[in-house]
Amino acid sequence: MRTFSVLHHLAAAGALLLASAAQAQVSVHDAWVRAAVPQQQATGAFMRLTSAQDARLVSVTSPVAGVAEVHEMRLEGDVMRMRAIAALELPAGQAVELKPGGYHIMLMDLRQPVAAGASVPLTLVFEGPGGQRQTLQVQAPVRALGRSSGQGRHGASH
Ligand SMILES: [Cu+2]
Repeated sequence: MRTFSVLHHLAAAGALLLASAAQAQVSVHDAWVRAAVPQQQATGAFMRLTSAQDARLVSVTSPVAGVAEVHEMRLEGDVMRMRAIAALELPAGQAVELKPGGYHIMLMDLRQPVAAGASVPLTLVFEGPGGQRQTLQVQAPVRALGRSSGQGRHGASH
């Protein structure tokens, strides 16, 4: 009886390991959303992503935004511009920072106020090397960001 029970547990643990190995295993740290003033159409979400395996962030959705995109910032001449990218590459074991002035998640067509102190649910979908998908839910706290720091006119071009 005892032997059977131990084997049973080992088998269960093995199955769990296999199940998680098939996932991209991405972890999200320090997620936050920049507060938006009333009438503002768009804001940014930021975080640090680390994946155990090569993976890519392929989709973001949030109930507060009609549209959510992954954006990159690029220097064109002497002007910083942002544009949507289809996927954000996450090399294995390497932290990728989404921050003001760099990669960010753009939340557009805001459906409700995004006020400091609230939190915004984000659903992130990652794709692993074999095409397998992992979905993570994040509650990102909303923080006000001083005008002097970072992005300057970010958001104005939307
Ligand atoms: Cu943007």
